[in-house]
Formats: sequence, structure tokens, C-alpha cells
Amino acid sequence: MRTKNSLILFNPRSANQKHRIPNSILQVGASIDGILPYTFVDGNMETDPLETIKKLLDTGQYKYFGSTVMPGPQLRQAIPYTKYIRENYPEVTIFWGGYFASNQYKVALNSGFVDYIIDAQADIAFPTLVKALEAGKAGEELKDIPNLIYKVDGEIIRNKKDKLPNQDELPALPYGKLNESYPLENYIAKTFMGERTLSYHSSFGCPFTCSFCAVVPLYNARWKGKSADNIMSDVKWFKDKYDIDAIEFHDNNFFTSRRRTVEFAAKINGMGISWWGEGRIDTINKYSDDDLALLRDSGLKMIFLGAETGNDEVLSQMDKGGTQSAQQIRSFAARMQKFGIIPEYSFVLGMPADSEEQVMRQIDSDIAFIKEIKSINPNTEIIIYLYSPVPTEGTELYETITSQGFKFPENLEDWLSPSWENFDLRKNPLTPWLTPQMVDKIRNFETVLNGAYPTQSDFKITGWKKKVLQKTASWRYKTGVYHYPYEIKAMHKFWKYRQPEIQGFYSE
Ligand code: B12
Repeated sequence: MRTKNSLILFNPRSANQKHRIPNSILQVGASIDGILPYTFVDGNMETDPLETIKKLLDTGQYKYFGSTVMPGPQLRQAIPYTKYIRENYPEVTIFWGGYFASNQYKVALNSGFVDYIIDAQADIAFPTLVKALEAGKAGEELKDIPNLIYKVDGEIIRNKKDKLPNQDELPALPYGKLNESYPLENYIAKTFMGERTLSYHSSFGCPFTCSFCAVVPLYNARWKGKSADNIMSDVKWFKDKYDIDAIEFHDNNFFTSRRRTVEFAAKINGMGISWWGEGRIDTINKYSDDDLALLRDSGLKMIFLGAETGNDEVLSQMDKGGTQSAQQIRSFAARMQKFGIIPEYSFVLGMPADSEEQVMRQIDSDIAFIKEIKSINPNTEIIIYLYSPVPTEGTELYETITSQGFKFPENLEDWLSPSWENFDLRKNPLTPWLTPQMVDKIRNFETVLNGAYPTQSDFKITGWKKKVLQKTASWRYKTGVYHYPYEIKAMHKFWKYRQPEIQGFYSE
């Protein structure tokens, strides 16, 4: 049923990733069930989402439009569509949420296209806001609504942050409603993990404060997760109804609570479901051998882990020292091999330093460290990101980067330029301390590494193709001659090599 106060909840398209359940808008929908009528529009499932949105708005039933916005490709729809709605349907109230909206709230609100931003978890904040708006409240009257960022008289107001709610007390996700617009079956995908993979999100935040990380400004070192029982009831439902055989956990830090993880592993053990999640080396290293054996037996195939760098000083600069060290990164790779769990190590290269020589020296030493990790455990998957700052105002790192001339765009639409999109993809940041020569060095090494050790999650380059690729790349890998690796690039292009850091594990 729709009335004149309905809401459109929009998930903009995220490049090639069709098959992910749009958990962000699903959870926002759950929070206002029974308060406002709403309709999902999933940009990943529509050929022309703007047409669909226009048709809905033209019914005159929709008073509100809400979009989830993460950096990168989602901006290509989020920004122009929001602008279009503002210009053509000025009576519609516009909400944004998600990581881009929360971290880049200034540029979003200053555009004039967005009225309200929910900063981080929306489950309490959003229904409170909607009820207040429906009651005719505005401006100053909204100042007690937690997690709300908005403008009063041209000035940006950031209301206080709420604590994280008990995740088990939140309403169930409206899978049935999503299924009415987009069959859930279409979100169950073939991936490296399994033939029928579910994407699932079981916790919010992260208890750490790494200075480069976008999660920190949203959650200020707090973490809360659903209980193992609660996760399992969804898993069983998907197993029964959709016969899933794999799960990709989208939590920022699935493994934070050892007790929860072990309990979950014991419960899912024997169900024939493979699973993947993101965690921390220092946290999981505290798990006992028995825990790790249970995790493996229960179906844990691979863990995404932030190794970041092999330099203990830089780890401290990232606020990740103290608990994680280069030695631990090495020994953990070996430990994972013993248990047959693939560690997927992500590295952040190109952090700022006092001089150009120092930045280059650090890049060289990280490349050497990555090669060392590969020699310890060749199954380690390596993901290389270039450091792309997030607005962690007040931190020492943020001071350093701004003093070296780094600035975020001041106009929302500037985020659509190819160079800022690459920044979001952590591929080619507009950071003044990195020279093109440095970026080339990192990219060329990455190409050679992906030639010498093609990712195990690639479906296309297998058998003889893999052998030819590896043979061609291995002399470069061994001798350290990384520049102009055109022959490897050509093979990657021709055989359509996939990069998990951009594409996830999905096959298209
Ligand atoms: C799934 C996912 C993807 C999917 C997209 C899925 C989709 N929706 O179509 C894919 C794999 C495509 C993807 C891509 C990228 N992603 Co991504 N992604 C995630 C991930 C793992 C889960 C998102 C999610 O579903 N969360 C669950 C929901 C329930 O939480 P939520 O989004 O925060 O929503 C809550 C609130 O934010 C708020 N909210 C959210 N939206 C809205 C909207 C409204 C109207 C309101 C009121 C409230 C609201 O309410 C929700 C409920 O409380 C997050 C990390 C995370 N754990 O959130 C990273 C994350 C968002 N991604 C990130 C990035 C950087 C990317 C990339 C741009 C780059 C990269 N190299 O990874 C790429 C883009 C590449 C591409 N090809 O598109 C970063 C963002 C960092 C930043 N700088 O802001 C994150 C935080 C990962 C990280 N820790 O670094 N991603």
C-alpha cells in the first residue's frame, strides 16, 4: 500500500557487482517498517534506475527519497540522480546514508541536493527523524535526533552520536519485501567460495582506530554484533529456501568476538557451507589452534586481513602498532598455511613521509616484504591499495596529509571526475606526496605479482593459460625488473584477469 508519504530507498549500481543483497537499504527499510510505506530500487538490478525512480515519483505518492552512498562507482548514479530529483521534484525530501555520505557530509550537504544525512547506524536515528518530519518538525526541533547531520540556517549541524544498539533487538530484514521487487534468487551467486553464495552482514563498527580507515569516523572504536544464534537462524532460512553453499560476511571485522566466532563455527559445522570474512591478524592470532581447526572444519576458506605494511614504524603511524608487528604478519601467514585457511593480506602503500626518498624507500621495502610473505606462504593472496585518505580530522596523520597539500573536492560533482573515482578505488590517489613514478612502480609490481601468482579466485585464467602467464612473469618477479610489463598486461587483458579488490569474488 502506498500513501502520499511514501519513501524510495535506492541502492546505486556498484560497477560489476550485481549479485549482492543490498543490505544497506534493506536494513534502513526494516527500521521504518510500519512507520512509512517504502519501495526498494536496486540500481544493480535495473537497466535504467532513473526511469524507475521517475515513474514512482510521477505517481505523486512519494514524499521522500533515500539513497545509500559508498565511495566509487555508486556516486555515478547517486550524485546525478539526486541532483535530478532536487531539480525536477523540489518538494521531495532527500536523505543520504552510508560511508560516503557519513564521511563526506560537508560536500554532500553543501551541494544543496541532500537534506539530511544519517551518520553511521540508522536503525534508531532514521525512524526517529522520519516520525519527527511527519509530525511537522524542522530545524532546531531536530537537534536531539542522534546521528543526524543537517543544515539549519545555512550552517551544518552534527547531532550527537548514539551508542550502537543491541543488534539482536533490531527488526528482521525485510527479505520478503525485497523479493517482491527483485527475486532473492537473483542475489544468490556463483563465486570463488561456492555455487550459491549469500552476502550477509552480521556486525557494525570495529574496536580499533587505524588512522587510515573509513570505519573509524563512523563508529569511534565501537563494535556490536548479532549473536551466533541470530546469524544461524538466517543462515538456516537461506539454506532451506535457497540452498546456499557459501557465505561472504561483509562485516568490517567479523572475528572481533572470539566467543561469537567459535560458537558460530560450531553451529555451522557440518552444513556444507563455505564462508569468508574480514578480520585482524592480531585478533585472530589470539585464537587457539583448536579454534582455528574448528573454523577451518566449519567451512572457513579465506580471511581478508589488513597486513598494511612490513614496517613497524609505519604501523604505528597508522595507529596499528603495539598490537600488530611485521614479525606477527610473517608468522601468522605460516600459521594460516598450517590450517589450510587462505590469508588474504591487504597492504596500504604510499603513506606520506618526510621526504620523497623516504616514501620511495618505504615502497621498495613493502614490495620486498610482500615477496617475503609469498615465500613464507605462497597461498597468501595479496591485495595492494594505495593510501586514500579519509577525513579523520584531529589525527596526526590527517595533520600530516593536509600540511602536505592534500584536499578533498569542494564540489560534490567533482567526485565524479575519473581521477577522484580512481582515488575512491584506492587505485591512483591524488595525494601530493606520491609521484607518478612511485605509482607506476607499485602498479607494475602488482601486475608482475598477479602474473607470477594469479589469484586463486580467478575463474578464467586456469590450466595452460595460468602456466604461460606464470612463466612469463616469473623472471621479472625473481629479478625485480618490474617496469613496462606490457606482455603480462596484454595476457591479463586478453584473458580478462579479475582483481578481487575491485570485483569481489563474484563471477559474471
Ligand atoms: C558490500 C560492499 C560493497 C559491494 C557493493 C554492495 C552494494 N550495495 O551494491 C561492492 C563489493 C561492490 C563494494 C565495492 C566497493 N567498496 Co564497498 N563495501 C561493502 C561492505 C563490505 C558492506 C556494505 C553493507 O552492505 N553494509 C551493511 C549495511 C547494513 O551497513 P551500512 O551500509 O553502513 O548501512 C547502515 C548505515 O550506514 C545507514 N545507511 C546506509 N545507507 C543509508 C541510506 C539512507 C537513506 C539512510 C537513512 C541510512 C543509510 O543505515 C544502515 C543501517 O544502519 C562495506 C563495509 C561494511 N561492513 O559496511 C564496504 C565499504 C562500504 N566499501 C568501501 C569501498 C571503499 C568500496 C570501493 C569503492 C573500493 C574498494 N576498493 O573496495 C568498491 C567499489 C568498487 C566497485 N566495483 O563498485 C569502503 C568505504 C570506505 C570509505 N572510504 O568510505 C567500505 C566501508 C569497506 C572498508 N572498510 O573500507 N563494496
